[in-house]
Parts: sequence; structure tokens; C-alpha cells
Amino acid sequence: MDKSEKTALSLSGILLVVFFGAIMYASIAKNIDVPTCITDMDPFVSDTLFETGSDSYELHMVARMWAFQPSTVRLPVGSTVDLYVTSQDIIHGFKIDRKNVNLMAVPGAINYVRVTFDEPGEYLYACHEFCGAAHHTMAGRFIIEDRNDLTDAGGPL
Ligand SMILES: [Cu+2]
Repeated sequence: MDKSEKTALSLSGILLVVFFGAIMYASIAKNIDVPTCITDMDPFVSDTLFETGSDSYELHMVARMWAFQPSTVRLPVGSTVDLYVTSQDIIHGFKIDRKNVNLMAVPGAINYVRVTFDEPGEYLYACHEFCGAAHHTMAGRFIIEDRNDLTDAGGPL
């Protein structure tokens, strides 16, 4: 083996040890870790839907293989929803039928849209990014109904 090859191999070995040591130092001594996929901001670890005013709501939608949480959302007609979408694992999509809403659900990030439901009925939402074997099961629905019907059903969500 040529002397320059030995030198290059030795330097590579030393660098591997230095890099591995740096990772271990950051992990153990500095307590630095890779970020979690889902954001740990407060709204995403507590309620998924809450009322922010009269007929206005804030909804936190979490996508994961292979479902949305929540899968059914009941709201009164005329509701305006501040919708925040994120993913717990991999990239998903979020599209609401008959609404101009088409977002990506990205792990570690939050996407936002404001949507108003002026007409009663069911608005399906689904994942539009092929995300694996059960991608076709990733769907849910907004049920928009008269406030009186909603009260009979036990309130929003
Ligand atoms: Cu998906």
C-alpha cells in the first residue's frame, strides 16, 4: 500500500471517530436530539377543535398513516374555521371537496387556511398524496348543519 493511501485511510478513520464523538457529545452532554415529527406546540397536544368566537373555530388536523384526527367534524352553517394541518409521520395531503382547500400535511411543519362553510351538507376531506398501502382510507368529513341539529348531536366536533 502506498504511503499516501495509508495517510488518507488514517485521516478518514480519525475523522469518523471525531464525527461520531461530536454526535455523541451533542446527544448526551448537550441533550440535542432530532426534532419530533409532530409539533409540540400547545394546540396540537390538547384540543383539536375549539370555538374562538361566534361561529368561528380553530381546528387542528393531524394526519398520520392512515387516518386524519379528527375524522369527523360537526359545525353549524356559516362557520369560519381556522384550519391548521400537520402530519405525525410522513408527508400527506389534505383536500376538502367542494372547497378551495388543498394543503400539504408535512411532519414538523404547520400549514394554515381559513375556510367558511356557508352551505349545509357533507364536505369530504381526503389525503391526495400517495402515502402507502392504506392511502385510500385516509378520509374524513365535515358535517355542516343547522345549529339546532348540532345541539341535539351534542355540539361541535
Ligand atoms: Cu396520506
